[in-house]
Amino acid sequence: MLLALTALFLVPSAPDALAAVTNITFTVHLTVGNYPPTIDWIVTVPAQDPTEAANTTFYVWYNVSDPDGAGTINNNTAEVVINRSGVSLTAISCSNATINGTMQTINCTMEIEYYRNAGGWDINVSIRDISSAFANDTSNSFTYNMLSALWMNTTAISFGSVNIGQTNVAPNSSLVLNNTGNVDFTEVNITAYDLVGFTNPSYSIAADNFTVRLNASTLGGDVLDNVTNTTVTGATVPHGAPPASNESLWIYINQVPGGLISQDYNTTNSLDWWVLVG
Ligand SMILES: [Ca+2]
Repeated sequence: MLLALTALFLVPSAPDALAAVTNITFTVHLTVGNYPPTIDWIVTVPAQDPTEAANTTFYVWYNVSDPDGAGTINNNTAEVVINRSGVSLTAISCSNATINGTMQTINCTMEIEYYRNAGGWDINVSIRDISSAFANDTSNSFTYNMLSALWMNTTAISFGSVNIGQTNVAPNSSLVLNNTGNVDFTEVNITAYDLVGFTNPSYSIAADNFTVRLNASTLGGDVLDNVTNTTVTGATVPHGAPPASNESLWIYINQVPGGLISQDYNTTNSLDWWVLVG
């Protein structure tokens, strides 16, 4: 007898009743506690001229508003930075005055050195309120003009007492040229004149007995000539902070010529020598 054995497997079916809809509520809360300040107005900065070998001072004025009240503007955070080609200069001081209930005016003092590059400089004006909310404006600029200026360390050089035939006579002082503007000088020239006898001007020492060198220890150099503009080989006077803006010139006597009488020889009875840069 066969028994039919039937197993009945019950597969649980998915629950046919959904969970009850449940709500979770939350509240939204936002406190408007601070309005940021705004920079309303900046006085146009006129073009500035460099001051030879010194700083030029100028001012950046701007107005700042804050609806929370003029007293909430943190004047200690007032700042002006000017930028050109990676160089940044910050205001040395700023002062303020209250205009009305929501506005301050700020006046910042800037100083720019004579050797800074000529051209356009960007102006970055900024300030914060007492909640550190920030405002800035970078839309302004000014022009820094060019200045060609040169300073020299002395107005006279001397070779003291020399002897006939003496060679390679050094002066008492080099000529130190310093660029006191912001324009590069890429060429230096010297115009020499024969040295004429002070007591008896019928004797003279020709200018071509002199050379100009860049270094006291280097022989050679450029031979000078009477009433002639001689370019000093390798001499430049670039703009920049000293000593990069310096060039030294050494004028030597190659050899004291013969045929002279004993007396002073100088430029009194001829003309002063010239240094000309360009
Ligand atoms: Ca505010």
